[in-house]
Amino acid sequence: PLSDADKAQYIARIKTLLQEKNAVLVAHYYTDADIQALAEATGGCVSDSLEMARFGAQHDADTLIVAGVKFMGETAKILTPEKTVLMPTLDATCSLDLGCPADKFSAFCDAHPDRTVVVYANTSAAVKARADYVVTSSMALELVEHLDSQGKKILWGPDKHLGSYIAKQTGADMIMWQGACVVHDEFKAKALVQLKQQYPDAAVLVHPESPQNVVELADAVGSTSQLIKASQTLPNDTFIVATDKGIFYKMQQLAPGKTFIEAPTGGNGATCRSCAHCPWMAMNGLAAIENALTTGGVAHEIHVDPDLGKQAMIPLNRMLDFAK
Ligand code: CIZ
Ligand code: SF4
Repeated sequence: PLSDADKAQYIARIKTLLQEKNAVLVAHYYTDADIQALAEATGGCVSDSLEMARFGAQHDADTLIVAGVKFMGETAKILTPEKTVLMPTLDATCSLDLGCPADKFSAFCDAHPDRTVVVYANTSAAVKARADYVVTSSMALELVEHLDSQGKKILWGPDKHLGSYIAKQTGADMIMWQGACVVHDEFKAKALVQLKQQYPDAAVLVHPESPQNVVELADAVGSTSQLIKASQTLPNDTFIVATDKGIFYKMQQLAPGKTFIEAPTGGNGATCRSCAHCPWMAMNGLAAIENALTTGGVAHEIHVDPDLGKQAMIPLNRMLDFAK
């Protein structure tokens, strides 16, 4: 970890570089608190992947620096190909993206030509290009409800837990890719029941990328932005939170008197690989942001094949239009 003095130096340098390059910092709720604070202090954006996409597309900066994971940088590039899109590191990916290769996913779609293809934003440009709709967790339920009401059958990818949750809530006819998020998949129901007994007045907030038996224990289920809202509006003073702990920065900022506790990832004898923090989100740091703005180029700049980008822009714009 950086010393406070080093942090202050990086922050000062980054502020200057952002101005010099007419760049803006777009950060996800799961990144380090320092990065979220810096994005706020410099007129950038701290949000979920939907708002990150919208903010980047509407901003008049020449350069977007996207602190998050690769699919977020790619989405920014697809929506605004004329902008330079930089990332602190191009190695920051996502287990959902990794677990859904475009060729295999495309073959799955080809085998079910009668189905409308709905993919989560946590996918590569090539997977998005194969989709009819892209969704984020903040609007997936509403979109599937809408498609179901039109009698459409759905092919969903890649997160099996989010897909099962939506199928259960909407009753839609869905078949799905069997992907999972390494962070949310680790939350354990049995240990959560025990923790609830320790904090009987706490409300449980769960992201629907978590296993179904964890979702069933929730007082509120939703996307990052929806869980942040629940932490402000529910009357409880204590919350047990089943999502990446990067979110605590915003929850504490908006409800400073309240207490936030990580939902358990152990229990049931399991060992935890990613204890409530995404290993790829954690790759974003102040030094890497400064490096991206200073050197750019192959180590930091996002490129998307222009033809693929044009194809992927169609379902992405449907997402933005639907979410309006
Ligand atoms: O788990 C993720 O990567 C999420 C929640 C992304 C987002 O903001 O939609
Ligand atoms: Fe992907 Fe999970 Fe990390 Fe989100 S938290 S970027 S879904 S691995």
